[in-house]
Amino acid sequence: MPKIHKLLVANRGEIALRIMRTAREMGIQTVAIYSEADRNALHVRYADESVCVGPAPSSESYLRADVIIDVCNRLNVDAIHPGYGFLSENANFARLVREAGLIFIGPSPESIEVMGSKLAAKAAVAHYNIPMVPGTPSAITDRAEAKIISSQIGYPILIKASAGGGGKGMRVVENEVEFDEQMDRAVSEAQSAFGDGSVFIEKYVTSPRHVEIQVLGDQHGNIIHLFERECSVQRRHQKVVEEAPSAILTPEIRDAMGRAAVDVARACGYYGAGTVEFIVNDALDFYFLEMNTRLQVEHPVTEQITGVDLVKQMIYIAEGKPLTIKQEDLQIKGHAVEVRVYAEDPANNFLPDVGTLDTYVRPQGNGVRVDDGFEQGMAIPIYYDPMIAKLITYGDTREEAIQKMIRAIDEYQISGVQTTLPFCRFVMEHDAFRSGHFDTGFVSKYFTPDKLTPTPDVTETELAAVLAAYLLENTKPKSNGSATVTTQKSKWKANRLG
Ligand code: MV4
Repeated sequence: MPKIHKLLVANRGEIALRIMRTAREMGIQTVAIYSEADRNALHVRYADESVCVGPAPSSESYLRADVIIDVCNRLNVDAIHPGYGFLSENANFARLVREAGLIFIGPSPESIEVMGSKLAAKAAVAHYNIPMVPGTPSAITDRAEAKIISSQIGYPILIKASAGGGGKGMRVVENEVEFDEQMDRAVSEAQSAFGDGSVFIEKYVTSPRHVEIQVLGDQHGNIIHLFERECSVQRRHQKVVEEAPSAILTPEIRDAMGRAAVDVARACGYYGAGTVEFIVNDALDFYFLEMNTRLQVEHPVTEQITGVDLVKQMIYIAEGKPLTIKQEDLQIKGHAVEVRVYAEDPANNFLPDVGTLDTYVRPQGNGVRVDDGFEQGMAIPIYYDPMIAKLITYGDTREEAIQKMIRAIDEYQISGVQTTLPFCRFVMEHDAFRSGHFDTGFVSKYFTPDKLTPTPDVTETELAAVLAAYLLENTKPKSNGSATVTTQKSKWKANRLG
């Protein structure tokens, strides 16, 4: 069995650090790659060795498969972990890695390819009795026939691009009158975005919840699931809050979804870590949508409730070890919530607000995990995803995890850029979220910028007064007998403004 001694992480930011931490715990040497924009990044400093692979744009650095494989050969690297995004779901890259005699820490190129096509994925699982939304099983070639099927299914229907994913290339058709126009648009969008104009039709499930199942498969045919993550709180297909377990699943439905997810993985001979995505309607009927063949951003909530280090499992699997975790050994313990902290201004239509982290103080304490890749004083590069951190809290119950999240958000001190923290706080406080009764329409239904807890719009004079008072209080001699009361709130506020 091949043993991995040296691992290159073909990624940046929080996920590169996250992967290298586990590698280090396992006694594996780490190699970072970086672009010219990331010279001072934490993942570069953390790695045992690091190599600049090109200029800032991803296409000239983090996406340069040839350069990355070349680095591996030069540095005697055994394996590549692709993280998420970038080359992680690129079947050709996985193939090139394999052909270079290296280990790709992820599924086979064939699995990536099948699941990268929605239609191929549907075809692959066809014999496994997986619940799927009523629709066309193959690409639409005959419009008249497609219209007949659509009226049989019943409007509204969705036209989806086979090569699409994450909400890209979808069109809702409310009635037959709109059909041709939307079909034209869908096909031309799919053609220009993915170079593949194949589309198919599904019944449109209104107000669905997004529930996904984490799976792990080894190279010997063993596949297990690690329960679900609820990811319904999202904005324009960008997840904002994720949690595990879901507040609405019963043990029976969880079990059925878990078994369906394992079957989906089995259908494509899956090994590695993967995520099977379902939509769930208000009657708790669930339907398979697609499978993501990578480690996902929100994997930590699963780690918190199962105690399994998913990256460690991915490495063992890549080495060819059989899974040692049995399905019956796994149980959900406690509840975990994750919020994504973006350098975006929630008061201004979530406009990216890149800049320098003038103040950056992480929350700490029991049940708080921060996965990030920045330190105070660092600039957030404009070239990549503006996610600053993932803030994860863990408690015995959902309520406890939420209360911890509110506490942690209030402790987090970031200045220099606007962040989505106030928006995340709004979600945590919202009755619909707290009750567990929400769907993918949560943000558009409930959020407007005026719902953000007003951070006082302080003028410079007021700010000076607050600071003066703060400094006076804190530089007073302690022994004058009279107690000085500084409230926690005012302390944090002074910090935040400074
Ligand atoms: C759907 C759907 C309703 N009906 N399919 C969006 C992302 C992609 N993975 C699938 N998506 C959807 N597919 C049918 N037949 C609604 C969505 C959808 C959605 C799904 C998960 C999370 C957020 C979403 C937001 C809008 C639409």
